[in-house]
Amino acid sequence: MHLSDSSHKIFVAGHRGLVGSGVVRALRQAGFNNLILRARQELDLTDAAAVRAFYEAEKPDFVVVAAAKVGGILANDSYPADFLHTNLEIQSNVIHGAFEAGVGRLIFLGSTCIYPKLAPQPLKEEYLLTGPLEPTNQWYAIAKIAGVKLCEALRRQHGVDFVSMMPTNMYGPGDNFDLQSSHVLPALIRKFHEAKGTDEPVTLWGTGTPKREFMYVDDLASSILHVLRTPEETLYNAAPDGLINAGVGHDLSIAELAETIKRVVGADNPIEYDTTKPDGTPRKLVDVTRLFAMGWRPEVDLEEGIRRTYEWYLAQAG
Ligand code: GFB
Repeated sequence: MHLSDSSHKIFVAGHRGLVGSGVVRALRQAGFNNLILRARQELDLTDAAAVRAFYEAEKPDFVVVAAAKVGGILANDSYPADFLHTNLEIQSNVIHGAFEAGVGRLIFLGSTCIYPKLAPQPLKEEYLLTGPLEPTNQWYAIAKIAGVKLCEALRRQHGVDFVSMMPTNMYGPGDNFDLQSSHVLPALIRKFHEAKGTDEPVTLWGTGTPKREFMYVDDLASSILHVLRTPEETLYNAAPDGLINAGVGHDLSIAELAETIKRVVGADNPIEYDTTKPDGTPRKLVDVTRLFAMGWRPEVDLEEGIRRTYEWYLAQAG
């Protein structure tokens, strides 16, 4: 069942996070205002009974699963049990509950770290489970793979319209700028901003050689809305196994990213590398053939996206 009517009722799980808040913005802009949103204090998604009662009361037509425990390379590596357990609980409750409640279409959001560490590039959806995972985030990846497979299993056993989208590295206004737990892009905005006007070097983790693909949050949100609105025949023709990568189609090295951020922030500091910190996977550029075949394209280039994110950071910092 595809999203076509402004009366359709949509539950966005995780609506206060980077991705979930972007999805809510995109839905409202497109005139979909019948949204069900629950803050963590109102509904604990790790509580199976509470989630079941919520679904019984609300009976949404559509669900977007943007709720997850997320973090950068160090957070993933430091709290493996939390990343595995919390994500398994959230997904199991939200996905299975949606099935029991008769939801018309569900989109589960994962991450491109589900693909093998050394898979060929760009990463095609069919490379899933063809090789070993990147060790720093394997715990998160295993949880996300379980979510993808739960959607696939429910589709196979019960014929439901539940699909998974795998976004590449996300960023944008509302991101986490904490230097210990954040992803690289917000961390570097903060590091260059704080060093600006001094002679202090800015220290990057790892070697700067890994390559990453960055997608602006509003582009991801528009791709999710696009998939919600795509009729079943078109969707499953493009993605027969219900797995859809979301990305922009090109990547750059962490060293190149640092130069871009330095320019946008207007800093002039030298860059140093702390090679005691991990590099993570060498590259994870996604193949976006399926999403593009459904007619979607990104709109915000990296420099513009960094500029908007830096403006938001400055406004927050006061
Ligand atoms: O964004 P990031 O933390 O996560 O790191 P991943 C990307 C690359 O940037 C790594 C380097 O090679 C880091 O070593 N880097 C350089 C930094 N300086 C910094 C810094 O100051 N902070 C951070 N955080 N990185 C995550 C996964 O992997 O990507 C998650 O752990 C998820 O599971 C997410 O998939 C999208 O891209 O390596």
